[in-house]
Amino acid sequence: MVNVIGLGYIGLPTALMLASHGVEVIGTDYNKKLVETLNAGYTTFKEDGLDRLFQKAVEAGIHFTTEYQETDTYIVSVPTPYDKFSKKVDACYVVAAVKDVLKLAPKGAVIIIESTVSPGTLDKFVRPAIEEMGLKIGADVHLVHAPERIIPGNMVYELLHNNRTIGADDKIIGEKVKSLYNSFCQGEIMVTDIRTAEMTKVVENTYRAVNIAFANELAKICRHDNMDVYEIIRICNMHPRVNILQPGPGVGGHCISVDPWFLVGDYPSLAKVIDESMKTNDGMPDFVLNRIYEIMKSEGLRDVTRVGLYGLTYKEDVDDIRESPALQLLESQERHLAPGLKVYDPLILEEVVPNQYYSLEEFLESVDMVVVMVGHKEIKENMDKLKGKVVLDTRHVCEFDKVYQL
Ligand code: SAJ
Repeated sequence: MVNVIGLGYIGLPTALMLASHGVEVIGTDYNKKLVETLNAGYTTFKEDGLDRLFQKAVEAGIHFTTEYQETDTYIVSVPTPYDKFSKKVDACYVVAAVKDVLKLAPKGAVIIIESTVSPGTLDKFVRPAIEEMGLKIGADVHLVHAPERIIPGNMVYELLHNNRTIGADDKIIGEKVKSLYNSFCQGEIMVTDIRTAEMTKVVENTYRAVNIAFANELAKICRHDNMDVYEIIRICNMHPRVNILQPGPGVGGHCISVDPWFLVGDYPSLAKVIDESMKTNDGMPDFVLNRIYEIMKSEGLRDVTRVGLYGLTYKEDVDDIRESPALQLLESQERHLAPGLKVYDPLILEEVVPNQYYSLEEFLESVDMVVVMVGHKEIKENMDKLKGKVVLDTRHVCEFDKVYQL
């Protein structure tokens, strides 16, 4: 039996996937309300194919509880917040979960940590915590790091098809965990050591962050001399060895906007390109804000409360607002200028910010200028309704003629 600890964006789909592929699974989360929701038959976030997977897992007998279970295999998928000032990861939830399960785990249990951690975290924080309990790693308990790699918006598909990495001290344990993931994973599973597994995960997200920063910097250069950044990137990407990502209003989510900071925090004098890239991405909401004021001026618009942000999530077709560029922009606007921007996102039905609307029609009536912040399918399909408004399209999704770009 596998006890999955932490039933959030990664833990829940992983638990469901294992259960629907014949593995006995109990999911544990300390959030009572979340467990009640799952036990009442509802998933806790939206993702393509998740509800179907949930049904299959429930039929296969998955259980959800707030209690840790006594079993031989644990998957820990709890949050790893980071300190914005020191740029270091805070492994307290991982350490707490490991200590809690070890109170009841039998000798030889395997603890698989899926949470993203900065390279060296298991050595610095998890191993000492286990040793302090008087336990011997490799005999009393086996430690494994199996970082998740799935992308929000396509999680269920990627969980099945992505290649995976498993870091273990011991090859035999690594192979054992590989066969557990092989119950559903159709991709290749590489077994390596823990430190390498930690590093690869953070490097993958850092690579993407740096590439996005490059695109964002190009957008700024092109704006300076009125060139079309999208056309330039499109043509460059026709070169066989060039693949530039897309500029945007900023980088959000809890991965690409966070993980690269771990390297900056741990190697401040070495991680220079990464540091600058992260600053470039973090500066994009302010760049958009300046564009808004620039465009308002040239269009003769004076009232900032008649400007609306269309899209609030951190990217298209997800309902996740963590670190979202729109939220960063609103925060920055509150700091520097009079607040009052209107906001609407078809995927966000609960109130998260002031001046938020829940119907496109009412939102459009209240604004003269629309800033497209996210390229949700629903936003693209309703693009025609923006005709007649001044439009700043930060995602390059709007096809009609007169539209302002980044
Ligand atoms: N973004 C751009 N331009 C682009 C691509 C993305 O501005 O060309 C922005 C998005 O709008 C968003 C942010 O970057 O605000 C991050 O989005 P994303 O789609 O690049 O990535 P995440 O954070 O949703 O998921 C990433 C993935 N990592 C990589 O692709 C290397 C995913 O595979 C990881 O599992 C996930 O991080 C994670 O959990 O670490």
